[in-house]
Amino acid sequence: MAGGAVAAGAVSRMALAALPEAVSQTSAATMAPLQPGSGRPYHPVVTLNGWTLPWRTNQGVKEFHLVAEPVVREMAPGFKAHLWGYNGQSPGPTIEVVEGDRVRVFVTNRLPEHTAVHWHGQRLPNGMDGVTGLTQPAIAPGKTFVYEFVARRPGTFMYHPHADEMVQMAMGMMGFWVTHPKAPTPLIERVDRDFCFLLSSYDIEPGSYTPRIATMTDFNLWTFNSRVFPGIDSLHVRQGDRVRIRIGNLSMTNHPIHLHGHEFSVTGTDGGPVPKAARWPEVTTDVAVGQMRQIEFVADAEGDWALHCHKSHHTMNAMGHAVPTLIGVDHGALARKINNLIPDYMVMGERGMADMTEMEMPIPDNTVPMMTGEGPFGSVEMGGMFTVLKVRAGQKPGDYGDPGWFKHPAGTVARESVAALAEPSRSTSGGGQAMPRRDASAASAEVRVRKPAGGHGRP
Ligand SMILES: [Cu+2]
Repeated sequence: MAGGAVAAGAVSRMALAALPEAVSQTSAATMAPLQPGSGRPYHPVVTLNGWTLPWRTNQGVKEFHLVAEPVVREMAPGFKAHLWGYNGQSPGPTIEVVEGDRVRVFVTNRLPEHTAVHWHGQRLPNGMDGVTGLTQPAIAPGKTFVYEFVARRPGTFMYHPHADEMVQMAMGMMGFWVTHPKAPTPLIERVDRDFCFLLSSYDIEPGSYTPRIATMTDFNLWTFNSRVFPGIDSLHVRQGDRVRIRIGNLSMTNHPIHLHGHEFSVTGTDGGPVPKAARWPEVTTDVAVGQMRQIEFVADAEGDWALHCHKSHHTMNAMGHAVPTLIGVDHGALARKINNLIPDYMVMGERGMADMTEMEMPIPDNTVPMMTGEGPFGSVEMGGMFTVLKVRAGQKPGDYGDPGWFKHPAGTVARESVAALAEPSRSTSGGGQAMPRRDASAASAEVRVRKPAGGHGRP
C-alpha cells in the first residue's frame, strides 16, 4: 500500500456523491506511514502490523469508509484466525486526522448481525457517539450509516462497536484513531517516530480458527494488534530519535507495558496531554482496560531492547493452565515404568519449562508454540505480548526497515565465568524478632514442609 490519500481534484462531482471507495488490506505486515496528500500537514504514525485508512476530501470534509466484516487475520506466520474486523483486517485500519478537521466516516455493515461504531474518547455531538439503542439505532446487516463530527481534541483514541459488544470485541472489532495537533504545542512535542498498537486478547483452542466469545478471563492469546510473538514486528528507530509509542487497551484486563534499556514518560492519556509537572520517569506503565497511554523517550541506547507486557502469562501463547509444578520432582523411575507401556512417554517440567521451546513437539494445525522466537543467541522463549525495539546509530531518518540483530561491541555480552567457585559463607544466626522464641534450639532448623496425602498434594 504505497500512495497517499485520494486527492479530491482527481474525483468528479458525481463520484463525490457516491460512497468513498472502501479500501481493503489483505496483509498483516506493518505498512509504511501514510503521508498526508491533502489537508494540514502532520507527522504520520506507524501502526504495528497494521495500516492507516486513506481518505478523500469532499468540499473540505475528510471522508473515510469503514466496512465491518468477517476477516482472516494471520496472528503469526502459519496461524490464521477467523475474526471480525474492518476493511479486511483486525484490528481495523488506523484513522489519522488533524485537530479541527471535519470528519465524515461511512460505516458499512457486512456482518451477519447489527453493529455500530463508538469513537472512544472523542468530543462529539451526542448522536455521533455510536451507542446502539442509546444514541442511534443499530446498523442492520447490509446498511451503511454515516458519522460526522469535528475532531476537536488532539490525542490518542480508539474505535469499537457499542452493539453486542462482548461478542464483537471478542471477535476482534476495534481500531486506532490519532488526531494530530494543528499547531505545535508545548505539551505535544515533535517526535521522529510515532508508533501505535492496541492490546487485545483471544481464546482460540489450538487447532481451531474462531475465538470463543464467552471467555471472560482465561484467554490463551495475548496480542499487540491481533498478532502474537514471534509474529509481531519489531520497532526500528535511529539512535537519538525522540520516539512516541501509543497504546490502547481493549482487552479484558490491564497490561503493565515494560520497555528495556530506556526511561520514558507518559506524555498523554485518554484525556489528552499530561501537564509537564505531572510527568515522571518510569520503565513500566500500566494500561488499564479502556485506557490509552502514550509514552515518549529519546532512544539513546543502541541495541535490541525488549518491549513487552510484564504479566508473564501474557508473554506466552496458547497453553493449558492445568499444568502441575514438577520442578525438583525426579520422574526417572516412574518414566521407565510408563515407557514399558507407552514407549513415547516423555517427562516434562522437572527442570522448569524452558525445555518446551526446544522439544519441537508436534502441535495441532493452526496454532503457535507456547514459547518461541529464534534470537541471535537461541530461543527467546516468549509468545504473546512481546516485541523488540531496535535502536541503531546507522538507521536512516524515516527508514522503518529491519536493521537485523544488534552487533554487540566486543566484551559487552554476558558470558560464562570460568573463575573457581568459592565456598559460600552461611549464617548460623536465627535472626531477631519482636517476641522471644519459646524453643531456642529450633533457631537454625531447616524448614520441612509435609503435605497431607491426597487432597491438595495431588501429583
Ligand atoms: Cu498483559
